[in-house]
Amino acid sequence: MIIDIITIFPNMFKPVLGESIIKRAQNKGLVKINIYDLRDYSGNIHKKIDSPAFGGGPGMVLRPEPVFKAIESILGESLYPHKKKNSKKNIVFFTPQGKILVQKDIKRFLKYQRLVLLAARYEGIDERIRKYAIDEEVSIGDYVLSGGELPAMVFVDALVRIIPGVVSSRESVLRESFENNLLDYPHYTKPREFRGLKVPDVLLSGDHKKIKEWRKIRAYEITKLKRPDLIEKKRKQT
Ligand code: 6GU
Repeated sequence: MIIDIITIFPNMFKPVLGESIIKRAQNKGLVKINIYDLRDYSGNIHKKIDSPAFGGGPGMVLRPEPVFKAIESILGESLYPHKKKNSKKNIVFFTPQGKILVQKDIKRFLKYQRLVLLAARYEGIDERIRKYAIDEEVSIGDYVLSGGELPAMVFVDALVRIIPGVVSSRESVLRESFENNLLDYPHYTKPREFRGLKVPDVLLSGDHKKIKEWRKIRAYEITKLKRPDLIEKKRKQT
């Protein structure tokens, strides 16, 4: 998979994408992440990418030209007026107006060979970008961040870790549990007794059937307590 990220803060991405699972996935050749500085496509020597709004009002608006140029240069084809019919590019824009991501959405994005992510500042992008350049608008929750950079990184992290081969099978078993709409069961390790606090007997019993059953019940109880909405969702699915 190729992920192209367009941003005015390339330096924000480098440390995050250069560590841990995302780093490993890139080293294994399972994903290629390219970062582009939107200012390089400004079309002017001052690298200015915004202008005041037509019709007046406070704040600046992101001009269409840099965004169109950046995307066209990355993909090597025109967005408008010569966009190929039915050419689904999957250009994702991060905005609080977008669809709030859940695990199921992340899985859906796995099917694309290539994704272009546009991380900008939301208080004003020219509407023609929305209409003619963007395929999907995505949010990471109902709260306002100062820009789409962190959401884009959240998206990349969630996506990359489910690319087949990126995490070990043991890790991916844990992931399955969220797809079940259940939270994880409690974990214990050494010592058997810490300051008088004991590990549940069943986990020391060696009875794997019983342990499995105990974990299932605990996962359900924890979910019911902390995230009753997930139980409701699970009920509707079955
Ligand atoms: Cl995608 N962008 C911004 N600016 N704020 C957000 C968000 C995105 N998702 C949640 N809050």
